[in-house]
Amino acid sequence: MEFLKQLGVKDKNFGCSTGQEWLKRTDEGLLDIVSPADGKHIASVYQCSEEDYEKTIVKASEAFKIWRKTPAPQRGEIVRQIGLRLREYKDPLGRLVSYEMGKSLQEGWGEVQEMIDICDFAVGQSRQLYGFTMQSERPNHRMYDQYHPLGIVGIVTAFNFPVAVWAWNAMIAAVCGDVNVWKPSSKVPLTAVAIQNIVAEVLKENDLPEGIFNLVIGRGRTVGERMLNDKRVSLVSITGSTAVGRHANEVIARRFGKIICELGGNNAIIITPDADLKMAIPAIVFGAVGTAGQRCTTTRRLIIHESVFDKVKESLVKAYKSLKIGTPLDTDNHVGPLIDKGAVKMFTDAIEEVKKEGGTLVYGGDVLEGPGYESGCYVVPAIMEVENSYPIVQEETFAPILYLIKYSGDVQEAIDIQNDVVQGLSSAIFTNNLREAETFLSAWGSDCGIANVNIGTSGAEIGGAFGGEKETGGGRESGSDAWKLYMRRQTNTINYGTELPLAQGIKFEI
Ligand code: UN1
Repeated sequence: MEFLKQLGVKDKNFGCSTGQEWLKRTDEGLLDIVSPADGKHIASVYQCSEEDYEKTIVKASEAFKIWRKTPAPQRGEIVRQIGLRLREYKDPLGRLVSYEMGKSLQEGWGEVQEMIDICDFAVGQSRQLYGFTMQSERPNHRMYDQYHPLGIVGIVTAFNFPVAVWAWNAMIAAVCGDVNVWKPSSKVPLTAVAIQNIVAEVLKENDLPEGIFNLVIGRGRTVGERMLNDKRVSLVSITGSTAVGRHANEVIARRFGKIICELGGNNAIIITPDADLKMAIPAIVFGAVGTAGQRCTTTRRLIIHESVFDKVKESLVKAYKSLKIGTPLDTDNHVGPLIDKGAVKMFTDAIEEVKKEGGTLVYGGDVLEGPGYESGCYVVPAIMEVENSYPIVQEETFAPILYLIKYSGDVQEAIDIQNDVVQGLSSAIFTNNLREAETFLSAWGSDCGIANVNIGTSGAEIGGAFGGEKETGGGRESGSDAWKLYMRRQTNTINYGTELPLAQGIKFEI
């Protein structure tokens, strides 16, 4: 595979790096990475040991002392160069994302574009780490707040966005003056090796020390748990399941560490009576089957008005029948494989469970076999008719199953159904009715972190803050003012007079 060579991904890679240096221990054993696209072995990685982790944190702590003194716009300049380098590697990197993770090549390239976009955003942000100036109640006093770097930021990413979510965190953290330690998913470590190589080129050209961008590929209990319990790690940004996030929150709360959680979603689109179906159908299909239903923002539920229910159902079945399922590296295909056979089992088990709970299978649900499907990870995306109250519908099943739910009243009824789940990541409505759209966006509308009108639930731009409410964890990453979470705020009051008046008019004379 040419792209592996271009990215410096070898057969036996080391799994721990502090920048240009790779720690060369082998005692934790190899992770063998098999592509879900064709079931073939791609390469392997030695997992990081406890000793490697310790060395990395020590290097990172040392590097922080230098990085925090580097002016923010100069930190931005390094991020600018990383963005330029990512542009050069966009093609091979997109191919590796696609081959290792299984998402379509279009989406693989899109993911690298998302990294480039966040680099550009972070460069601008590096000159805009603004605090407020406040009016003091005391004469000859000045008050303002300022933002200082936090320290070491741990970044734990999931298999479904192997590189973009790292970039959202790492690039913003870098301009904020933090150093970062990245623990990628053990299902997709090769893309992380490739990124570390790309970043290392930029670090070398700029004579930067080791320890600013660190990588620790390894087991949850060796590196993940350590990071959560490690007081030297000021912030952990974690993308994963609600179960993982709940545990991480508990551990971090005990040591008063900071955490950003981006956990499960159970995202819905509401289809109102006058929705423009020409727009809605492609948005639903991309939202439901893009990344084979393995995005946090995947459209899982459709809440359809009864007056258009049958029409929407028929149009969806027609659209699903036209989907090309096959190797993600062929840009003619719409849907690639699931990440592994475990995910396939989850998909088929969930379909059986829905049936048990009273739902009906409208389309799909098969596991594909035969030429081109040797990996055993390809499935036909499913459409099912259900009730929102089924326990299985209340859960996030990380697979391409689209639930159709009927509503008959006004838009508030649809919104209430939408909100009646424990997750709160992304949501959307298709309507041409201003009252419905504004109700959906109002305080009694969608309770999610992301609420869209006339676009789908997935494919958010990096400029907005990304994250969700309730069991999605409450964190925000990427754009808007999410950068503030990567810094510590300090309120400063300066007295430039000759008296010492106390606030609130308190008299204290000695
Ligand atoms: C995720 O699935 O964890 O909005 C991130 C989207 C992408 C990011 C998804 N920009 O679908």
